[in-house]
Amino acid sequence: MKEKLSKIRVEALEQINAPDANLEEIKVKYLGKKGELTAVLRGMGALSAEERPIVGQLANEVRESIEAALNEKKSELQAKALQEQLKAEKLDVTMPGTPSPVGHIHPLTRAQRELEDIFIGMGFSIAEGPEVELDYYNFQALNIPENHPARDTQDTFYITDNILLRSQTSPVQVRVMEHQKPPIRIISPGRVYRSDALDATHSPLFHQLEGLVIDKGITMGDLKGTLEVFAKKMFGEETKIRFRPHHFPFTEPSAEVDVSCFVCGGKGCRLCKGEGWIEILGAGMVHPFVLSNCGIDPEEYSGFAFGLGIERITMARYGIDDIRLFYENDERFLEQF
Ligand code: 2U9
Repeated sequence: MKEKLSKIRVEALEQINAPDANLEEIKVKYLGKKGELTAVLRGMGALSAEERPIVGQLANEVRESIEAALNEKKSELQAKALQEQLKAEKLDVTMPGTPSPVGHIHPLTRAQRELEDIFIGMGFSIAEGPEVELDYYNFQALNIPENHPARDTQDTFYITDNILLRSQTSPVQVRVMEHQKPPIRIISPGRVYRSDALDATHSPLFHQLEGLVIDKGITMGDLKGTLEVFAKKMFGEETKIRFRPHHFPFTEPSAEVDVSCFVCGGKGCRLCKGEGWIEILGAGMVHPFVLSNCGIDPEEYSGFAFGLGIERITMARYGIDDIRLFYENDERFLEQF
């Protein structure tokens, strides 16, 4: 029996240390209920009273050494597995990260902020007002008569007979004039609406920026000087401006204002269509009727006003030939700005 026990120990330890050892199987095979060591212990009844404790002790030693070898091997394998896992999951903290795309403001918003900064730098304040307006503020107060084509339902979006989507930001300025005594020096940027079909140069929604200055003794010279400073800041110090006579119901006299082409400097090129000039603004001296309508005495005060389309200026600046690109949210377009 002693030899049998020694043999069990040698065999078990050999199997435990084999490179492909299955520890669970070995444990069952030697130490399990139906295992080889248990079988030896069961046979101990046949031994003499002197032999029994000796064999019993040996059997315990064999069990302990097998258990110890199994535990040691188990820890060894666990440590090895951990090492392998650590090696496989190694994290290189010096590797560059995966960049997440960063957005930016829309080119029209950027242009609007740039325009605002230029006029704020000249002492203007920003005025805002409703996009859903009364006919009175959008038309009547601005000396736009009953039969004027701008009032046609073909040209303006009406909500009721006297409520509409503003077709210009001028009503904001009328509202300011009603509540504020001159001097007034404001710009009103924002969305405006016209009942136009969408094509490369028209959109039923676009953005304007208008300016208004009212004080004692304001002249056309102040208008020219202001727009000249603006044009130089916006398009470069060499920029010149040119006034052409025009008609608006709310200004008298009125003018369309061109800037010298910032691509060719006035020689004529593709952007200015060989003209050397690009039309960017409308302007004029505020009509005395408009001043009276807004509670300002035209005998005491005078003022100038101007208006520009933000899309139009941005298109000229970047050579964009289709207004629809601003509203389609195509990243291939937007990411260029
Ligand atoms: C008040 C009195 C007068 C605002 C003005 C223009 C000339 C003008 C156009 C430019 C291109 C509109 O976006 S556009 O289509 N605007 O030409 N706007 S003077 O005149 C005012 C405004 C408010 C009380």
